[in-house]
Amino acid sequence: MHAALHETLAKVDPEIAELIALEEKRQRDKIRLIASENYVSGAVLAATGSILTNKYSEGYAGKRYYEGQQYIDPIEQLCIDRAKAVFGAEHANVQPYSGSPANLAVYFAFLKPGDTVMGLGLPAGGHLTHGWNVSITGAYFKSVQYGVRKDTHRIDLDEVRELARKERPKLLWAGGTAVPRTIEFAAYAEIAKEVGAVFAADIAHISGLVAAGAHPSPVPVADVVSTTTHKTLRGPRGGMIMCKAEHQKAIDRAVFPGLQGGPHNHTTAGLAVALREAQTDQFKQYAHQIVANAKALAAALVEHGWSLITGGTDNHLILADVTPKGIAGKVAAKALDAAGMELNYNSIPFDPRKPFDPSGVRLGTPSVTSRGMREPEMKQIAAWMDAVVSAPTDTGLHERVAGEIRELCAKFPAPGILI
Ligand code: DSN
Repeated sequence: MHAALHETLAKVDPEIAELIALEEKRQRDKIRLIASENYVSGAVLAATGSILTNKYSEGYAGKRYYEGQQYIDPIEQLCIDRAKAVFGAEHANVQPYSGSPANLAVYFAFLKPGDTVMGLGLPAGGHLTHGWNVSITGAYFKSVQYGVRKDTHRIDLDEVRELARKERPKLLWAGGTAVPRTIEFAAYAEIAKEVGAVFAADIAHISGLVAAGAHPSPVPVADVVSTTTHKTLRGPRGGMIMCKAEHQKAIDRAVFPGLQGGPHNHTTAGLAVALREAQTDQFKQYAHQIVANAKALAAALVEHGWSLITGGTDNHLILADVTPKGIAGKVAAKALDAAGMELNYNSIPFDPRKPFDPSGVRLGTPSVTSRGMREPEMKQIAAWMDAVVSAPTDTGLHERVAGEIRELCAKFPAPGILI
């Protein structure tokens, strides 16, 4: 955090100041491998931590319910224009508070309670909001879930087509939270067209890759594209919906007044900055390096005998079944955390174990790539991971690895972290 701001905070609330300082140090000193996390730039942090948090602005630019929008309107408009330019979208709504509200707005725009939605099941790598039963989207809509093939662990679009023909969903989702392979958006679009469904692509995990051309874009073929803004896109915590011009009214109405109140203007400004950054050559190189790093990390783990779901990755994300290493996902994740490498335990497709104690771990390269790490560092990380997972109770080893990691991290300063 900026020293002057930290000083002010420390005077008013030393407890919170101390905890933020410790978290900043933690983020500085660890190899952060959670596939959905990143480090935003100092510029994004500055906009997000600004006085824009003081302002209410229900409505849209030029049509607000509160006065004093002289500067908020151009900020939101700039953000919209940049989103449209980065993704080639006909319309962008930048007000969703995060990914789940963005997706809920999509339902509100196109479906009535009880209508049928079809999405990738959570255990196969889908997201809660794509119709999983414990989510409001599974409770208030009739949900049909597709999966992955048992032999390849990949989505089989022929199976998706067959199910869609049978169930005739009104809304078809593509995307997920643990999908290590390229998503074939054009095939989904064809299926949706055939059965008369709205096709929504949730690109939360891959939006930075899509922005940079490191993953095919759904924007030309999808009715609606939703995303969070803080994963590979490297913006502040938030959400965004892009759509064809014909759906603009429905989406805007669904977000406000349908679902939300005033937009979080500090987040909108932070997103505008991130979208400006996403237009640079540096960002394009960054996004391609995320993929190169994930492939290098996956290959190195395979060399160490790891079993990866689908055998590898096409994007930023790796899903590993650690049970062949004689360990469960949660124990592996906790040992890795103790040794300075942070990831999450995760179910694998057809997991015989329970979601709170699953067989796998999920990891990704957006954060380490933001620090400037490349293929040689990925090899080193794989070696550390393998050593720790092979000795999950060896606290001496964990401490030694954590120390080596601190030394490596010192050579690769993280964006936005000034200590
Ligand atoms: N929490 C996000 C992730 O980690 O993928 C999904 O909502």
